[in-house]
Amino acid sequence: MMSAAAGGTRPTGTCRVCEGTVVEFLDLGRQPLSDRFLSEPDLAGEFFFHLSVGVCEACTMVQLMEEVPREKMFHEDYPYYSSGSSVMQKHFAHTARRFLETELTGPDPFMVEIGSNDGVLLRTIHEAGVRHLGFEPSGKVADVARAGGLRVRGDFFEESTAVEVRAAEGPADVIYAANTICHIPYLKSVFQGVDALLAPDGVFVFEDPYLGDILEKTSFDQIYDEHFFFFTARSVQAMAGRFGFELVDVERLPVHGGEVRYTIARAGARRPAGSVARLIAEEEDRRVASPERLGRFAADVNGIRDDLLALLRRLKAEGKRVVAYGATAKSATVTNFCGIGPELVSWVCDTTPTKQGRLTPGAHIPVRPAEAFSASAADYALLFAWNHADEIMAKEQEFRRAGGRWILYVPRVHVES
Ligand code: DWN
Ligand code: SAH
Ligand code: ZN
Repeated sequence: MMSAAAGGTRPTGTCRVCEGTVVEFLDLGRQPLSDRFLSEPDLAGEFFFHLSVGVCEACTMVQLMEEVPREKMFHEDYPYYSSGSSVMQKHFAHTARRFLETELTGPDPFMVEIGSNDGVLLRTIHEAGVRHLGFEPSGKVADVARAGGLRVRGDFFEESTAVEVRAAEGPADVIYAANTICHIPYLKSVFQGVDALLAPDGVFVFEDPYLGDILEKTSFDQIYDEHFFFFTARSVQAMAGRFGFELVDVERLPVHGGEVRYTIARAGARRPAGSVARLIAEEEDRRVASPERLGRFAADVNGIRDDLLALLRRLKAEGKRVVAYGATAKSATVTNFCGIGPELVSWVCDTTPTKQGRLTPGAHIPVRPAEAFSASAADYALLFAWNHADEIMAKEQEFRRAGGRWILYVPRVHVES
């Protein structure tokens, strides 16, 4: 469907939360599955879809215009292991300890996690002897958690699977999800599942990349197949209200380039903290979901593409050795939108064994183990895992000492001096 909007005719769609009209503000073109790392025989049948993002005129929810079927993204060979970052391990251990001290202090508490991955958070809950269950449809990552003694169900969380758990195990005091709720287009079913499974005074807590930070940093690489929604306090408040719940707390988090943790309770069950109204007021001040602000973001994204391509082409012309660091899902958007392939970035190193020896999605840049980096004597390293910059730069100090330089494109294209 098309409609007239400022700047010409823009594609429109239907909001996955409120059924209002979604108007596109950024088109990132033809894109592959961001976590599908390829061997040579896979190249011929590579899957592509159209990545573009819009905002709902009614509820302000920012969302993708096209949905990729969930089984194409989350399956036996899903290659992202949450425990691959020591900073994230600490973040989740700390988060789990806070739940143990606050929400999980009753007689026989029960915590459910949606998207529990390799068990990075639930492991602390398990060690404390607290009853838990993870929902994790991606087979190999779930098996890592099970090998550590965790209880994991291999299903997608939705109304039907949540109802089954409620019947078998009773109500949950906490339902938690990190970097997962924004991956699920069918949020009505998720809220119906939460309604079925959550104890009357329980909390549904989730944390995801924050639209306010994405705009501020122009981190357009947070937009890819798996990231369907880009939340704000305002859009989450409206969504919770629509499904019989209430947003009662928000907390900004530094991880993954800036996230917000939303705490949701049954409507009227808990008094909202002042943080909710404060963050919504700040979003209004900054006009976060306004067409003007989102249009400026789209222009900034094009500027980053032009600057990054100009820099990489200049370095190539000068004969510099340029590699990349971190075969992130996010980087699929950068390489495929900008048109960056092995001719500009020779290879990318990554600690994940199942990504190594393969080619990155769409751009087909070879993935090498982390040791290749130390041995490479590269002149420049494009930091795709910019959200882990502190952790990576701390362990790769030798690269700098040997004269190497980091290239970053967030919040703008620059070479670390
Ligand atoms: O939302 C999501 C987040 C949580 O994880 C998922 N949809 C998919 C995934 O996104 P990502 O791949 O962009 O996440 P990261 O955490 O930025 O990925 C970091 C990559 O870099 C991993 O492949 C591991 C690698 N790495 C490395 O090689 N050396 C990471 C660190 C910290 C390192 O030191
Ligand atoms: N919580 C971890 C993992 C995030 S990656 C972290 O923050 O690092 C997103 C995870 O959600 C993947 O492991 C994926 O398999 C899982 N997932 C995707 N859709 C889901 C759904 N509907 N229900 C449960 N898990 C889901
Ligand atoms: Zn809407």
